[in-house]
Amino acid sequence: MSEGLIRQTTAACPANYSPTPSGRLTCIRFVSDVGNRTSFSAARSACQADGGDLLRLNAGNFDQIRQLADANKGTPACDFWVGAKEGNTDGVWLYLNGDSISPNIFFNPMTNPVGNGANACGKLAEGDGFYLHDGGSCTDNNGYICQAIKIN
Ligand SMILES: [Ca+2]
Repeated sequence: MSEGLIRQTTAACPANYSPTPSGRLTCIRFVSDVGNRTSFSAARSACQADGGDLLRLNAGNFDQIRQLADANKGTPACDFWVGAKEGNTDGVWLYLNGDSISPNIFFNPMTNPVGNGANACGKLAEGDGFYLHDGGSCTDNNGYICQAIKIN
């Protein structure tokens, strides 16, 4: 784990979860073992079974999430499913509760967020520096990042 991350006590996170950086009151879990890589829907179900959901991207800690994704990417490196879906319009991105995502915050500044058709499942792509990316299929076997509500 890198120095410089603002850490909270781990006491309140569920087993296998760690506090999110930057004081966000949630806990996160990176799943990257080759045998546990799975589709977007199965990843979401696994997070929900923990009482959480796929990670909701947050501008305040996104750079640190990207660093943690790189540190937890496994071998061979995986992409990570996160809690975002593209709508029926190419380039329009939504959180899982339907809230809109500011279109450019989570994309590689060198990458156009419009492309590859509509209805993509959100992933942080290893080949794109762990920025949000809409390539591939929702049924690809990827790692994933769960977020659980902090228990206290
Ligand atoms: Ca697209």
